This record gives sequence, C-alpha cells and structure tokens, in this order.
Amino acid sequence: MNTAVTELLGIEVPVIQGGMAWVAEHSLASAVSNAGGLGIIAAANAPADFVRTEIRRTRELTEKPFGVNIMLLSPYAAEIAQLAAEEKVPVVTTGAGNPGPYMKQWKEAGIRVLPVVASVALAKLMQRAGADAVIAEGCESGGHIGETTTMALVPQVVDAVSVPVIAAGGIGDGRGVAAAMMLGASGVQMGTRFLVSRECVIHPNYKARVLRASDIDTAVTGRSTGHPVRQLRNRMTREYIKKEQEGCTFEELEAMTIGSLRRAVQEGDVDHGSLMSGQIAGLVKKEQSCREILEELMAEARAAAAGFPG
Ligand code: TUI
Repeated sequence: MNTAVTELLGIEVPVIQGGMAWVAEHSLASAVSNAGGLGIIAAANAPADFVRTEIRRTRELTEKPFGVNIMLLSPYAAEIAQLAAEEKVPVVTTGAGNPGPYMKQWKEAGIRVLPVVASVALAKLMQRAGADAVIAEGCESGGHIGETTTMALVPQVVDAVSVPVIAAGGIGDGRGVAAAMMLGASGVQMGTRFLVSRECVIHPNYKARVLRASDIDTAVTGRSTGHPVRQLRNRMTREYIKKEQEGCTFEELEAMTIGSLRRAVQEGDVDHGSLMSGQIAGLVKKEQSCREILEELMAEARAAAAGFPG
C-alpha cells in the first residue's frame, strides 16, 4: 500500500509502531520493521547509554528503517536528541512536548522527524520548524494524552498542514486504517495492537489484561496534575482517581506512579502497576506476530475501502 508516508520513510506498509515507554525495545521495533512497517524504540526516561545499546541491537536485527521515540518530559531528552543525531537513526518521533529546540540538529543529520501532536496549533508549529510529517494522536490512545479525539483531530490537522499526517489513537484493525485514510491521513500509528504481539516482551500478565479488556476498561489518571495518562482500570487507578478527587497534592500523586509502568511491564503487577493501553484494547483479542498483524491489517483495510460506495 503506497502512500506519502511509505514514500517518505521507505517502508512497505503505512503503519508506525507507537513509541511505548518501557515496552518498545529492539525486539518489537525490529519485528515491525522486518514486517514492512516502521518499528520504534522508546527512549522514555532511559539514559543515552541504554538507548544507544537498543539502537545497535535493532541494527543487528534489521536492515530496514526504524525510529527512536523521544519522550520530551524525560530528564535525558537533550542527550537522547544528540544521540539520535550522532547515530543518524533513520526516523525520530517525539511525544509529550514541543521538540522545536532539537529540530535543526536532527534535520542536519538527515533524520526524518515526525512529532506527535495533540492539537492543530502544535501541528502548524512543527511544520514551520521542518517536520517531515506529523502524527496526530487522539485521546483514545494509551499513555500520555491530549484532549481531542482522533475523529475530530485528524481532519482538522489534515486541513491545517501540507505535510503528510499519520493518525493515532483508537486504531486497531484494518477498518481503523481505512477510516484514518478517509479522514485524510496517509498512515497510522498503533500501540495497543503491538503491545500484545508475539515479539513484544512485556510480562504475560500485562498482555492477558489487554486481551481480556472490554471497550470501557481504560481510565485516565493525572487530569488534575496536567499529565493525563490512559491505562487499564485496576486497584492503582481507582486509588489514584480517589486521591485526585480528594484534592491530594501533586507530590503525593506523583509518588503513586513512580515506577508503576516498570511494575506492570517487568513484574506483571496488574494491581499496582500502570497498564498503559488505548481504548481499542477491547478489539484486540489475540496474540499474533507483527507480520501477521500487518498482513491482516492491510487485507482488512483493502476490503473496507472496496466496500465503500464510490
Ligand atoms: O507521549 C505520548 N505518550 C506517552 S509518553 C509516556 S511516558 C509518561 N509517563 C507518565 C507521565 C508522562 C509521560 C506515556 N505515553 N504521546 C504523544 C503525545 N504527545 N500525546 C500528547 C502529546 C502532547 C501533549 C501536549 C504533545 C505536546 C503537547 O504540548 C506541547 C506544547 O508545548 O505545546
């Protein structure tokens, strides 16, 4: 399926894997890239040495393009930005902030830069700063989210910029891919579907909870702190939201979340961990390889598009 995004990135299918913190490492990234999509390594809150090793391991496992996601709230964001330029990674995606200060450095290194935006204003700013495309992420996504839904955000971003737009948030099958294209997107980014892929190395308890989830099983914590995060409901989210309603301080709330994603991903603690997941979890019912996921997705998208009148 050729689109402006496959052309731009030199990939075969217009699907980018989300830069999921603590989840998206070399095994998942290389599997998605080898299957024809764009695999992403998440730098999250990790220091540069860790991310450098992940980049090198990915390069050993694939000759295809891949990317690094830079989480801009990280204390190491500036050094990861520098590392991406030094390593000349093919693609950088960013999240949770404005990557403006790093754009020149990345462009000079020949990197394709795809900032994740949650508003038209940031999309326009990113285009002016030299972004090659923008990822318009709706609040159906897992993890740190904005305010607007994918359905409302994507066409408004498409109308506001001339660079290709990649839709993210709430997309988990080929119908979602076709719908995103109808809204004017040239590709999609998916996280939750890849979270339960065979090559994704998270704890089996975490995968089982995603596979068991229904449509209403996510909740958003942190609205009161300005860092809203979508995750599967569990004991931790219930306690957190109760504390938010009681007006607990920022520090108390932050203390509850420190280490919570690692507890979910590595220890499989489904009660106290942060099981970040998008609202589409209810649609994701089986573990598959990344190749199976991408093949199924493209077949479904073609069928959905063929069935559309006109
Ligand atoms: O970044 C994400 N998703 C994430 S990051 C993450 S790690 C984390 N964990 C706990 C707390 C905070 C982060 C888990 N999931 N998605 C991309 C995304 N970016 N969604 C929303 C935004 C965003 C929001 C506001 C981007 C820019 C922005 O404003 C920038 C500005 O300065 O105008």
